[in-house]
Amino acid sequence: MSMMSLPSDELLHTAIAAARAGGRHALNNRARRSEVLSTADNDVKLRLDVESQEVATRVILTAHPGHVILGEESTGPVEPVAPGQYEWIIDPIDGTVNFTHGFPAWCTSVAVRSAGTVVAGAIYAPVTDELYTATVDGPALMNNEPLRVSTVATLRTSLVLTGIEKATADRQPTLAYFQAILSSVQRPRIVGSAALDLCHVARGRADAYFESSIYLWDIAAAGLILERAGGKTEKLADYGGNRMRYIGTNGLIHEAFKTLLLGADKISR
Ligand code: LIP
Repeated sequence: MSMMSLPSDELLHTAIAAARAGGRHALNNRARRSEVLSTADNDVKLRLDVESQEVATRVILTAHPGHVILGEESTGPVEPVAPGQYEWIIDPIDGTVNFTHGFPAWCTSVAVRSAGTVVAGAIYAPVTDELYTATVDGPALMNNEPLRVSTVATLRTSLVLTGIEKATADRQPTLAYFQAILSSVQRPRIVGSAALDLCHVARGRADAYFESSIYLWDIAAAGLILERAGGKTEKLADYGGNRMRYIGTNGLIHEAFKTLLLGADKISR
């Protein structure tokens, strides 16, 4: 079904409402964080992951009936997206493992894309009540204050956020990347939420982010927020199935960071 093009502000309004609703549902029901649906390979899937996605989806489809939903918790075949159709990308709880432990670094991420381009995105971190937003033609904001990346210009003076592959069998290459990062930057940190990591880079509190294996729903909204805050993002590899190797930086250290990772990539093979 082809659709009329909608203003990015209108889409952002819905993304914000959906991210807030999904995030609040998880926060308000945190006493039920031990209701596990499945566990695998150092990973956990909660009933609240599924419920929060349903809550966010209801908000989106009430405002925009007929739009396509792609979420971390989506089951079954994903509908093909027709030209001109909007696709909403939801991560109901990015940082589920943190959430299960009561560690505050988790958030709800909602992005909307059209013709392959993310046009609006909202990330809500309920514990700290922080709302990060951007549109493709507007500024990046945190609770309505403009975001700007750092001016750190060397790897040696950079704070770098990264993550470790969930599947234990795939950890060797990730550790080779970690080793390279550790030996070249001021300090690496692992927080456990890619969406928040990218927002920290957008906010200038960190200078780069990298994960060797991350999903579209983790980075869709946050990637746009970082770009609109003056940073740069890049998919370094596409594994299919919405999984990729991805970096986001303040722009100034982008090429140096990428060169470092490409060198580590050779070591890890
Ligand atoms: C996490 C991702 C997060 C990433 C972490 C970890 P969880 O999984 O969602 O974005 O940075 O490395 O993989 O805790 O949400 O299952």
